[in-house]
Amino acid sequence: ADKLLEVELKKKVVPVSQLENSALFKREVLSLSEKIKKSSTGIIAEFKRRSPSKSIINQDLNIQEVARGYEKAGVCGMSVLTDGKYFGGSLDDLLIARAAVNIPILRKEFIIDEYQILEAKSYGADAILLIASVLSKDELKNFANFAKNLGLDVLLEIHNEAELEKSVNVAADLMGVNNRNLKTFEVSIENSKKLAQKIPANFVKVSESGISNPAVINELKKHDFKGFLIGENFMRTSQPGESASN
Ligand code: IGP
Repeated sequence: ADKLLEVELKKKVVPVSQLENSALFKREVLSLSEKIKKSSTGIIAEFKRRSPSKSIINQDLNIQEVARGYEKAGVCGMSVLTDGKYFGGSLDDLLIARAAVNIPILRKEFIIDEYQILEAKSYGADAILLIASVLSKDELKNFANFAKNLGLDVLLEIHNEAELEKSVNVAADLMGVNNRNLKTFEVSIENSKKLAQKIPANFVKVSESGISNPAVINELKKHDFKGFLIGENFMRTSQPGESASN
Protein backbone atom coordinates (compact mmCIF):
# COMPACT_ATOMS: atom_id res chain seq x y z
CA ALA A 1 0.00 0.00 0.00
CA ASP A 2 2.91 2.34 0.62
CA LYS A 3 3.39 2.59 -3.12
CA LEU A 4 0.19 4.58 -3.41
CA LEU A 5 1.95 7.53 -1.87
CA GLU A 6 5.02 7.30 -4.08
CA VAL A 7 3.59 9.51 -6.74
CA GLU A 8 5.10 9.91 -10.16
CA LEU A 9 4.26 12.74 -12.50
CA LYS A 10 2.95 11.60 -15.86
CA LYS A 11 4.29 13.24 -18.98
CA LYS A 12 3.27 16.79 -19.61
CA VAL A 13 1.74 16.01 -22.96
CA VAL A 14 -0.19 19.16 -23.68
CA PRO A 15 1.82 22.40 -23.61
CA VAL A 16 0.87 24.84 -20.85
CA SER A 17 -0.09 27.53 -23.37
CA GLN A 18 -2.57 25.13 -24.93
CA LEU A 19 -4.11 24.30 -21.54
CA GLU A 20 -4.46 27.99 -20.79
CA ASN A 21 -6.08 28.71 -24.13
CA SER A 22 -8.69 25.97 -23.87
CA ALA A 23 -12.35 26.95 -23.68
CA LEU A 24 -12.86 25.19 -20.34
CA PHE A 25 -9.94 27.08 -18.83
CA LYS A 26 -11.87 30.29 -19.43
CA ARG A 27 -15.23 29.11 -18.11
CA GLU A 28 -16.63 30.49 -14.88
CA VAL A 29 -15.70 28.22 -11.99
CA LEU A 30 -18.37 26.96 -9.56
CA SER A 31 -17.41 27.11 -5.90
CA LEU A 32 -17.69 23.78 -4.11
CA SER A 33 -17.16 25.32 -0.69
CA GLU A 34 -19.87 27.96 -1.19
CA LYS A 35 -22.27 25.30 -2.40
CA ILE A 36 -21.62 23.17 0.67
CA LYS A 37 -22.02 26.12 3.04
CA LYS A 38 -25.49 26.75 1.64
CA SER A 39 -26.50 23.10 1.61
CA SER A 40 -28.17 21.05 4.32
CA THR A 41 -26.93 17.73 2.93
CA GLY A 42 -23.34 18.45 1.88
CA ILE A 43 -22.80 15.36 -0.25
CA ILE A 44 -19.82 15.18 -2.61
CA ALA A 45 -20.46 12.09 -4.70
CA GLU A 46 -17.51 10.29 -6.22
CA PHE A 47 -17.04 8.39 -9.46
CA LYS A 48 -14.60 5.57 -8.72
CA ARG A 49 -14.39 2.34 -10.73
CA ARG A 50 -11.79 0.62 -8.61
CA SER A 51 -9.37 1.32 -5.80
CA PRO A 52 -6.22 -0.24 -4.35
CA SER A 53 -8.07 -1.13 -1.15
CA LYS A 54 -11.22 -2.62 -2.69
CA SER A 55 -9.99 -3.59 -6.18
CA ILE A 56 -12.97 -3.54 -8.57
CA ILE A 57 -15.93 -1.54 -7.30
CA ASN A 58 -17.91 -1.14 -10.50
CA GLN A 59 -16.54 -1.26 -14.04
CA ASP A 60 -19.88 -1.20 -15.82
CA LEU A 61 -21.08 2.29 -15.13
CA ASN A 62 -21.29 5.06 -17.67
CA ILE A 63 -19.84 8.22 -16.18
CA GLN A 64 -22.17 10.51 -18.09
CA GLU A 65 -25.22 8.73 -16.67
CA VAL A 66 -23.77 8.60 -13.18
CA ALA A 67 -22.93 12.32 -13.29
CA ARG A 68 -26.48 13.18 -14.35
CA GLY A 69 -27.86 10.91 -11.64
CA TYR A 70 -25.78 12.63 -9.00
CA GLU A 71 -26.85 16.05 -10.23
CA LYS A 72 -30.49 15.02 -10.24
CA ALA A 73 -30.08 13.72 -6.68
CA GLY A 74 -29.08 17.24 -5.66
CA VAL A 75 -25.54 16.56 -4.48
CA CYS A 76 -23.28 19.58 -3.81
CA GLY A 77 -20.52 18.34 -6.04
CA MET A 78 -18.98 15.42 -7.85
CA SER A 79 -15.53 13.97 -7.32
CA VAL A 80 -13.88 12.41 -10.37
CA LEU A 81 -10.85 10.18 -9.97
CA THR A 82 -8.41 10.93 -12.79
CA ASP A 83 -5.67 8.56 -11.66
CA GLY A 84 -5.47 5.62 -14.04
CA LYS A 85 -2.97 3.34 -12.37
CA TYR A 86 -4.76 2.70 -9.09
CA PHE A 87 -8.28 3.96 -9.68
CA GLY A 88 -8.96 3.33 -13.37
CA GLY A 89 -9.84 6.95 -14.02
CA SER A 90 -8.67 9.46 -16.62
CA LEU A 91 -8.81 13.08 -17.66
CA ASP A 92 -11.38 12.02 -20.23
CA ASP A 93 -13.67 11.08 -17.35
CA LEU A 94 -13.33 14.63 -16.10
CA LEU A 95 -14.22 16.03 -19.53
CA ILE A 96 -17.26 13.79 -19.84
CA ALA A 97 -18.51 14.67 -16.35
CA ARG A 98 -17.98 18.38 -17.05
CA ALA A 99 -19.98 18.19 -20.25
CA ALA A 100 -22.77 16.30 -18.48
CA VAL A 101 -23.48 18.44 -15.43
CA ASN A 102 -23.47 21.93 -14.02
CA ILE A 103 -22.40 21.23 -10.44
CA PRO A 104 -18.93 21.77 -8.95
CA ILE A 105 -16.45 19.02 -9.88
CA LEU A 106 -13.42 18.03 -7.87
CA ARG A 107 -10.41 16.59 -9.70
CA LYS A 108 -9.40 13.66 -7.48
CA GLU A 109 -5.72 13.13 -8.13
CA PHE A 110 -2.37 12.85 -6.41
CA ILE A 111 -1.21 16.35 -7.22
CA ILE A 112 2.53 16.89 -7.05
CA ASP A 113 3.04 19.57 -9.70
CA GLU A 114 1.46 22.89 -10.72
CA TYR A 115 0.99 21.45 -14.18
CA GLN A 116 -1.71 19.11 -12.86
CA ILE A 117 -3.58 22.11 -11.45
CA LEU A 118 -3.57 23.84 -14.83
CA GLU A 119 -4.68 20.55 -16.33
CA ALA A 120 -7.51 20.27 -13.79
CA LYS A 121 -8.88 23.64 -14.81
CA SER A 122 -8.53 23.07 -18.53
CA TYR A 123 -10.39 19.75 -18.30
CA GLY A 124 -13.25 21.42 -16.47
CA ALA A 125 -12.62 20.93 -12.75
CA ASP A 126 -13.80 23.53 -10.21
CA ALA A 127 -11.76 22.24 -7.30
CA ILE A 128 -8.61 20.26 -6.65
CA LEU A 129 -7.44 17.92 -3.91
CA LEU A 130 -4.14 18.39 -2.09
CA ILE A 131 -3.04 15.52 0.13
CA ALA A 132 -1.00 16.53 3.17
CA SER A 133 0.68 13.12 3.44
CA VAL A 134 2.25 13.47 -0.01
CA LEU A 135 3.31 17.12 0.08
CA SER A 136 5.58 19.30 2.20
CA LYS A 137 4.25 22.35 4.02
CA ASP A 138 5.71 24.66 1.37
CA GLU A 139 4.27 22.61 -1.47
CA LEU A 140 0.85 22.69 0.18
CA LYS A 141 1.04 26.47 0.50
CA ASN A 142 2.34 27.06 -3.00
CA PHE A 143 -0.07 24.70 -4.74
CA ALA A 144 -3.04 26.10 -2.81
CA ASN A 145 -2.09 29.66 -3.76
CA PHE A 146 -1.57 28.61 -7.34
CA ALA A 147 -5.04 27.01 -7.47
CA LYS A 148 -6.71 29.97 -5.75
CA ASN A 149 -5.15 32.33 -8.31
CA LEU A 150 -6.84 30.26 -11.01
CA GLY A 151 -10.14 30.59 -9.15
CA LEU A 152 -10.25 26.94 -8.12
CA ASP A 153 -11.35 25.74 -4.69
CA VAL A 154 -8.90 23.64 -2.70
CA LEU A 155 -9.80 20.60 -0.62
CA LEU A 156 -6.88 19.88 1.67
CA GLU A 157 -6.84 16.30 2.90
CA ILE A 158 -5.41 15.28 6.25
CA HIS A 159 -5.45 12.06 8.21
CA ASN A 160 -3.78 12.84 11.51
CA GLU A 161 -2.75 15.64 13.83
CA ALA A 162 0.73 16.10 12.37
CA GLU A 163 -0.79 16.62 8.93
CA LEU A 164 -3.31 19.04 10.41
CA GLU A 165 -0.55 21.15 11.95
CA LYS A 166 1.22 21.27 8.63
CA SER A 167 -2.00 22.48 6.97
CA VAL A 168 -3.52 25.15 9.20
CA ASN A 169 -1.88 28.07 7.40
CA VAL A 170 -2.60 26.86 3.90
CA ALA A 171 -5.08 28.92 1.88
CA ALA A 172 -7.46 26.02 1.29
CA ASP A 173 -11.25 26.40 1.36
CA LEU A 174 -12.10 22.97 2.62
CA MET A 175 -10.31 20.67 5.04
CA GLY A 176 -11.05 17.00 4.54
CA VAL A 177 -10.36 14.36 7.14
CA ASN A 178 -9.75 11.06 5.43
CA ASN A 179 -11.17 8.27 7.54
CA ARG A 180 -9.07 5.85 5.52
CA ASN A 181 -5.39 5.55 6.29
CA LEU A 182 -3.75 5.58 2.84
CA LYS A 183 -0.89 3.42 4.10
CA THR A 184 -2.85 0.67 5.85
CA PHE A 185 -6.30 1.21 4.25
CA GLU A 186 -7.89 0.98 7.69
CA VAL A 187 -11.10 3.01 7.92
CA SER A 188 -12.46 4.68 11.04
CA ILE A 189 -15.10 7.40 11.28
CA GLU A 190 -13.72 8.14 14.73
CA ASN A 191 -10.81 9.77 12.97
CA SER A 192 -13.03 12.60 11.75
CA LYS A 193 -14.59 13.09 15.18
CA LYS A 194 -11.20 13.15 16.85
CA LEU A 195 -9.73 15.82 14.58
CA ALA A 196 -12.87 17.95 14.09
CA GLN A 197 -12.45 20.37 16.97
CA LYS A 198 -8.82 21.04 16.05
CA ILE A 199 -9.63 22.24 12.54
CA PRO A 200 -9.74 26.06 12.39
CA ALA A 201 -13.20 27.52 11.72
CA ASN A 202 -12.16 29.16 8.44
CA PHE A 203 -12.19 25.77 6.72
CA VAL A 204 -15.36 24.02 5.60
CA LYS A 205 -15.01 20.62 7.27
CA VAL A 206 -15.40 17.55 5.11
CA SER A 207 -15.38 13.94 6.24
CA GLU A 208 -14.05 11.51 3.63
CA SER A 209 -14.29 7.76 3.05
CA GLY A 210 -16.15 4.86 4.56
CA ILE A 211 -19.41 6.77 4.97
CA SER A 212 -22.17 4.24 4.45
CA ASN A 213 -25.40 5.54 5.95
CA PRO A 214 -27.37 8.63 7.01
CA ALA A 215 -26.86 7.88 10.71
CA VAL A 216 -23.11 8.32 10.30
CA ILE A 217 -23.68 11.62 8.52
CA ASN A 218 -25.93 12.87 11.31
CA GLU A 219 -23.30 11.89 13.85
CA LEU A 220 -20.59 13.73 11.89
CA LYS A 221 -22.81 16.81 11.57
CA LYS A 222 -22.78 17.07 15.36
CA HIS A 223 -19.02 17.44 15.06
CA ASP A 224 -19.43 20.38 12.70
CA PHE A 225 -18.80 18.50 9.45
CA LYS A 226 -20.60 20.16 6.53
CA GLY A 227 -19.33 18.06 3.65
CA PHE A 228 -19.33 14.28 3.12
CA LEU A 229 -17.26 12.63 0.42
CA ILE A 230 -18.83 9.33 -0.56
CA GLY A 231 -17.65 6.94 -3.26
CA GLU A 232 -17.93 3.22 -2.80
CA ASN A 233 -21.32 3.25 -1.14
CA PHE A 234 -22.86 4.85 -4.24
CA MET A 235 -20.65 3.18 -6.84
CA ARG A 236 -21.43 -0.36 -5.66
CA THR A 237 -24.99 0.05 -6.88
CA SER A 238 -26.26 -0.06 -10.45
CA GLN A 239 -27.67 3.46 -10.13
CA PRO A 240 -25.40 5.58 -7.97
CA GLY A 241 -27.63 8.63 -8.47
CA GLU A 242 -30.58 6.79 -6.92
CA SER A 243 -28.43 5.84 -3.92
CA ALA A 244 -27.28 9.43 -3.55
CA SER A 245 -30.85 10.70 -3.41
CA ASN A 246 -31.77 8.46 -0.50
C1 IGP B 1 -14.33 8.15 -1.06
P1 IGP B 1 -15.29 5.87 -0.09
O1 IGP B 1 -14.86 4.99 1.04
O2 IGP B 1 -16.65 6.49 0.15
O3 IGP B 1 -15.25 5.18 -1.41
O4 IGP B 1 -14.22 7.07 -0.16
C2 IGP B 1 -13.07 9.04 -1.00
O5 IGP B 1 -12.99 9.59 0.28
C3 IGP B 1 -11.80 8.25 -1.33
O6 IGP B 1 -11.91 7.75 -2.62
C4 IGP B 1 -10.51 9.05 -1.18
C5 IGP B 1 -9.36 9.03 -2.04
C6 IGP B 1 -8.44 9.95 -1.46
C7 IGP B 1 -9.02 8.38 -3.20
C8 IGP B 1 -10.23 9.93 -0.20
N1 IGP B 1 -9.00 10.47 -0.35
C9 IGP B 1 -7.20 10.21 -2.06
C10 IGP B 1 -7.78 8.65 -3.79
C11 IGP B 1 -6.88 9.57 -3.22
